[in-house]
Amino acid sequence: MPNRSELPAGFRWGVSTAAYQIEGAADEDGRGPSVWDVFAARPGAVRGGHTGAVACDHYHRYAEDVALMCGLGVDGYRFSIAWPRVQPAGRGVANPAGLAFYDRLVDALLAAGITPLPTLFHWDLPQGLEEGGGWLARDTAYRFAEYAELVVDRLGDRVPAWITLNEPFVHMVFGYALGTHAPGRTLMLDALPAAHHQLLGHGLAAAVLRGRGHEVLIANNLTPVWPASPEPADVAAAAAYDALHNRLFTDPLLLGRYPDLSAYGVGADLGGCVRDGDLKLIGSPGLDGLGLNYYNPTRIAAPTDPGLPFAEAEIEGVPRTAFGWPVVPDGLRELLAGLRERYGSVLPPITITENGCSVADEVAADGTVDDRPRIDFMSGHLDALAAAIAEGADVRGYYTWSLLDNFEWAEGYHQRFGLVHVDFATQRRTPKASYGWYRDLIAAHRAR
Ligand code: IFM
Repeated sequence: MPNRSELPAGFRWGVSTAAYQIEGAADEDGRGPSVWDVFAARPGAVRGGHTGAVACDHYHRYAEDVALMCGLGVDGYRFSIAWPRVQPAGRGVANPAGLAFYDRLVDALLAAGITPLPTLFHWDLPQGLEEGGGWLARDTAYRFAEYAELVVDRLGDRVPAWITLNEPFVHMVFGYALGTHAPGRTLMLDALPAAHHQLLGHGLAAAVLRGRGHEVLIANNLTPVWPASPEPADVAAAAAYDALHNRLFTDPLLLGRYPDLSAYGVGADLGGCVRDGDLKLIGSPGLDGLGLNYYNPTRIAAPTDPGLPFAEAEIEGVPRTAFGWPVVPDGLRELLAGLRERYGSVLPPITITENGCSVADEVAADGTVDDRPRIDFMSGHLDALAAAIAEGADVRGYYTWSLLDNFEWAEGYHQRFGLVHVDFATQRRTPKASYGWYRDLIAAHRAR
């Protein structure tokens, strides 16, 4: 069985973060409020009442963070651009001070030999757009393309490739269907327009980016779906869940159509929000790469609640992260094999844009952070990736989530995903054992 030491030459190594999770400086240099500022201020919305107002203070400490990346020896850095810094109300002229921050960041990365890989939207919608319906409103897709144009006009001379959206599935489900993330709507299946309008925004922005000669990716959170048993009811429930989690956000991009959502009582027009020509816009000009965020498989059983055609079942007998997520490295190989089988020749090259785990890390008296579970997690997943590539998967790189411990959405600062420990009281950064392990792995790969 091939392992991580056999990953191909030219394979790219990176780390990932997102604006609201690390930047802080929420009120500085003309940044407008985002849906996450408003949501986090709601009593009870985020564990411990935490907010991203300061986060890792990356806005002021980016040079130190770029130096940490440089120490790792990564090829690339995936970060996100905060739309409310660029357009404080989500429309109109650009805020020069907001764009200037990303200018400085991109220049610092390039000076360190690190390729910037920005994501244009990682959930921090300007609150001004939320007040017009957020992603439930078709107009938001057009505003997104305008924002993309402002950003590419400013940074495009130094940034070769862009990720349009991060995890539109998670944003739709937690933000619009269940309300556990911003903007906190609880619309259940009426949240589906938020799926279509995000994808439409992707298509419109992709046309702008490709029109200027850039490469375009999207970062989807995908999961292998396991039926709880071979019983037909469990198998049908698993297919229904797969359609929602995986196919809804990948079929239109690669096949030009939505999957069968009849198990949800929903037709091909997603409840009426899909207009003539939309699917063409979403599927063309095509993706240069598919970003894949992988954390765990999902086990699905027949429904217990009449509202949905599936129920989530426990995965037993596997280790768990501090968050309680099951650790199944081979799920990554399985997922990649399934994508090849499903999409065949229309599947673009893949980059793992996120993979990582939360660990209850603490700085020991001697100043070290021993995060062995993270090293085990990453090594297991990189071995699975090497196996997938040996089977024929075209995977070009691996960006671990995350460089720094950061604001983990509804969990606040309670889940630590970083290679670098952050003391949120002092902002002191302490590289963990996994940081040294990843650095050595990258160096050994290059030296081969
Ligand atoms: O922190 C998140 C990230 O913002 C999106 N993908 C999953 C990570 C861990 O939950």
